[in-house]
Amino acid sequence: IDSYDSCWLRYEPVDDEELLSSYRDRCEHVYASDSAPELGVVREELNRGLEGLLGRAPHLWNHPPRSADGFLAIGLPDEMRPISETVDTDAVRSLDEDGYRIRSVTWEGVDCTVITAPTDSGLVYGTFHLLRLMSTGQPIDDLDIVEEPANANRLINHWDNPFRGKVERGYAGPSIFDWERLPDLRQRYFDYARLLASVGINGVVVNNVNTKIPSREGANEAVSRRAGWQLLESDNLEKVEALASVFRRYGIKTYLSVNFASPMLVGDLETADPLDADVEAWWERKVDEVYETVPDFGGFVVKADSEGQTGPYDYDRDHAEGANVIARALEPHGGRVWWRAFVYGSHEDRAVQAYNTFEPLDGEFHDNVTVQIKNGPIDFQPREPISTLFGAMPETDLGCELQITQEYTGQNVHACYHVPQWKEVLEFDTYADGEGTPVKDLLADREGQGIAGVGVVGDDPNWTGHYLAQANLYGYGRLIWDPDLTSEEISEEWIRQTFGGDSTVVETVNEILMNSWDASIDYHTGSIGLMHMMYNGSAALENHYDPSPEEWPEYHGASEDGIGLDRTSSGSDYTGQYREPLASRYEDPETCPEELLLFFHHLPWEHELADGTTVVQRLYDNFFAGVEAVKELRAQWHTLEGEIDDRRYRHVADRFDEHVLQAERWRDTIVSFFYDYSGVPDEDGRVPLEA
Ligand code: BDP
Repeated sequence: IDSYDSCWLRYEPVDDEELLSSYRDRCEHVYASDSAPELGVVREELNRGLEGLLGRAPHLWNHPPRSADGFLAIGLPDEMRPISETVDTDAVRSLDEDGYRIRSVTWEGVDCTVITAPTDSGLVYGTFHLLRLMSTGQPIDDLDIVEEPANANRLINHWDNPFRGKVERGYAGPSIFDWERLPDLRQRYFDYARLLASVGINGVVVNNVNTKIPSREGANEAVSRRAGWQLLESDNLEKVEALASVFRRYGIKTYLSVNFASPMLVGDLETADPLDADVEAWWERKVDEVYETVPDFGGFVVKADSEGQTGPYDYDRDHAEGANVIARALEPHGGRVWWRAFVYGSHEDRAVQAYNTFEPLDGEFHDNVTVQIKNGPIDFQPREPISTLFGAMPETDLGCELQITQEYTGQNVHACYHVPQWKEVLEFDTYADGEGTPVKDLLADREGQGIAGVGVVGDDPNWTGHYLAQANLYGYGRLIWDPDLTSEEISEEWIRQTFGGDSTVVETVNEILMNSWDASIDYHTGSIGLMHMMYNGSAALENHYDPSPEEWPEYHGASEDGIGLDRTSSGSDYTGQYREPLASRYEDPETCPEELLLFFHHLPWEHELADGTTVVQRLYDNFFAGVEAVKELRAQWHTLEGEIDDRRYRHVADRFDEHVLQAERWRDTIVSFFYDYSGVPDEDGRVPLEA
C-alpha cells in the first residue's frame, strides 16, 4: 500500500497518552487462532494496525498468554477458553453469517477483550471494528458490541473493461485489474480487499455490465473480442480464480458480469434462446466449469435487453425466462443471478418502463435470482424519486443499485458526499406494507437481497480520483452494513481515520461533506425535480460532466409555456405506479414535495409555489445558491491549510477551484436556457446574464 494511499487504514500513532496506555494494556498480547485463511488475515491486520497505532507490533500467541496483564482473544466461539468461558456461545453461533461480538471481560483475573463470531468472516469484520475504534480514539475498556449486517449481500459492481483497461464512468485512472498479467497478483488486490472488508463489503463483480462493447463506442470486432464476455472463456477462468483467491481471504466473493448471448459468443451455439435445450445444457456445463475453478464463486450479473446488450427479447422470451436458465445452472452450486432491471427505450417516458416490464413477472423468477434495481427510474441523477419497483415485487428477491462513482455529480472534480443521498433512498417509505415500509427494510433480512454499488476505484495512487471521494467508498460500505447510522456518524468516522482527530479538522471536513450534495443538486438541477441536463457529445465521448440542456428536451420538458414533465395520470402516469398515499401525493402539484415537483408536473414558468415564489424564480435562486454554496465549501477547505498535510490539502484545494468554475458554468448555461424559453427576468437582476 506504500506507493498508494492507505485511505482510512492509515493507523497513525495514537497521541493521547491515556488512551495509548489503555490500548497497549489490552492489545499488546493477542491470542488468535490461525486455522482458517481468514485468520491469517486477522493476524496480518492486527500486526499492521497495532504496530501503527501503538508504536510496536503485538505479541501473537497460540494459547492464552501467561504473563500478560491483559490480552485480546480472537476466535470462533468454542475455539478457546477465554471466549467459551466468558460469552454466551449459543448466542454467538446464532448470529447472522458475518455478524460478530466484541466484549470486554475478565478471565482468570485478567482483563480481556474478546472478538468472536459464528464464521471466519465475522472475525475479520470484528477485527476491523476494534481497529476502527482505536483509529477514531474511542475507549475500549468497557465494550459490549453485537453487530449483524442489515443486508446479506453487500456488493461492488466494477464497470471495468478487462483487457482494454478502461473503467466505464471511472474517473480514477485505468482498472486496477490487470488481466494481461493475471494470474500474477498485484499488491493492490490485497490492499483493495482490505479496504473493502474493513467496511463490510462481501462481494465484488470484477467486470463491466456492458460485456460486449456497444457500437456506440465505435468498437470494431477486434476490440469487442477483448471485452468482458471473454472472461467466461476457459483460459481466463484461472485468472478469475487468482483474484478470487485474494478476495476470499477477506470473506469477499467474486462475481462476473456475463453476456446473455454467451452460449454463442463463448460457446459455438447458434442461439441463446433461454428455452432451448442446448442453451440450458451449455450454461450448466459452463457453470460447472466455473465452480471447478472457483469453488466459492458468487454468481453472475446480467445486463440484458438494455443499451445494445442482447437479451431474452431477441428470442421473444421475457426477463424471467432469460434469468432462470442461468439461475438453474448456478443453483446446485449456491450461486446467484443478479438480473438488472435497467431497461428503457420502448416507452415514451423512460421512467415507467422498468416497472411495466418487471412487476408483472413477480413470482416468476427462480429462487436464486435477484432483480437489481437502480435507486431511481432514470439514471443516478443528483436526486430522483425512488423507483416504484421497490415494494412492488414481494415474491422476488430485490437488490438496490447505487452509484458510488460520480457520473452525474461532478466526476473526479467536484466534492460530493453521496451518503445523504443513499440514506434518502433507504429511508424512503414505500408504503408497500402500509405506513413504515422503508426501502431499507424491504431489502434487509432476506438471504437473496442486498445492495450493489457501482465502483469508484481506479489505478490512481489515491484510488478514487478526488481524494474526498474516498468518503463515498467508505460510507457506502458502512451504510449498507448498518443503514441506521447517520450520514454524519459515517463521515466523522471517515475523517478521524483519514485526517486525524483534531476537532477543527473533523468539524470543518464534516461540514464540507454534509453540505456538498445539496449544493450539487442546486447547481446541476435547480432542486425542484429537474435532471439530466448534462452534455453527452459524440457516442464515443459520453461526457456527462458539462451542461447541455438543449440536448435532452425529453428529460425536462422546457417550452415557452412552462417546464417539467407530466407524469401524472394525465401524462405518463408514473405516479400511478406508487402505492397510496404516495400516488395521490405526487399526482397533485399542491402536495407533491417541491424537490420533485417538475419531475411529476409540467407547470407554467410563473406558477406560484407555496411561498409565493414562481417556478422560474425558484430555479434562478437555487442555481445561484448552489454556486455560492460551493464557494463556501472552498472557503472552508482553505481554513485547513497547515492543519492537514500539504499534499492532500493542495489536491483538494485545486479541485475546488475547478469545482467553482464548473458550478458557475452550469448555473450560467441553465439559467440562460430558462430565460430564453420563459422570457422572465430574474427579480434580483442576475438573469439575463450581463453580456
Ligand atoms: C448509465 C451509464 C452507462 C451504463 C448504464 C448502465 O451512463 O455507462 O452502462 O448506465 O447502468 O449510468 O448499464
